Amino acid sequence: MPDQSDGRLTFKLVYYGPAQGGKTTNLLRLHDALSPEMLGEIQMLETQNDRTLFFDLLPLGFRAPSGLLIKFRLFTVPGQVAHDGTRKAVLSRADGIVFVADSDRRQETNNAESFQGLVENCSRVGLDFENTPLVVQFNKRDLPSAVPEAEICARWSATPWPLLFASALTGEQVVESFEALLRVLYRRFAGEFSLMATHGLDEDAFVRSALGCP
Ligand SMILES: Nc1nc2c(ncn2[C@@H]2O[C@H](COP(=O)(O)OP(=O)(O)OP(=O)(O)O)[C@@H](O)[C@H]2O)c(=O)[nH]1
Ligand SMILES: [Mg+2]
Repeated sequence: MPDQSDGRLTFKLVYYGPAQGGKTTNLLRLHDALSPEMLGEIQMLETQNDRTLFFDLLPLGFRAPSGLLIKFRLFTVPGQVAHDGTRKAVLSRADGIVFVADSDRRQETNNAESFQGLVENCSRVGLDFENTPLVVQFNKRDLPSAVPEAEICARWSATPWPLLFASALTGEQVVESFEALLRVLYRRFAGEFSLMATHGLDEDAFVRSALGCP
């Protein structure tokens, strides 16, 4: 549940997925591409040879017409298997999740294990997985060894989650993935927090303001 206090509403969003799938790269590209009213620096806590050991954090936000400050805190978890405790801590109290899968055929098992871990960790930290906004991004589309899009679509077509195909290295579909999450997030929480009636934000205004589009 987003935190509302002192005239601000804060959403915690988590990029989750297998080691080296491109979660940190997603945040770096978002930082370059977005221009919301408020955009902080990326904080990378403890990295070792480019691998996240704790988490990364990108804060951004904007003010709604009502004056309410809407903030987003984008986190990445460490994907390496050994850091499951940290993953749980970062996942705790998440309001939305981008699952970043690695399109490399050789990563299929790691993707599946990481997704299974996500479902289990949600339950361990008391998150209702079924009702948590989620989008699935298949990253590294540029790899020659990438599993074909049609095959991935066939496998995921029965699931309710938006599916995106990205190349975080070049930034392709990185903003679109975040936008897809923002839309699910709005639909999930707009009623509860009266975003339209009290704060003057419809879905498009919410998304445009978060991304910083004119
Ligand atoms: N070819 C290709 N490489 C990518 C892409 N996105 C990220 N990478 C590379 O994959 C490696 C891992 O990327 P990270 O963003 O650090 O991955 P991560 O998911 O944060 O990894 P952990 O922190 O260990 O969980 C880096 O060398 C990136 O440059 C992509 O779209 N295509
Ligand atoms: Mg990382």
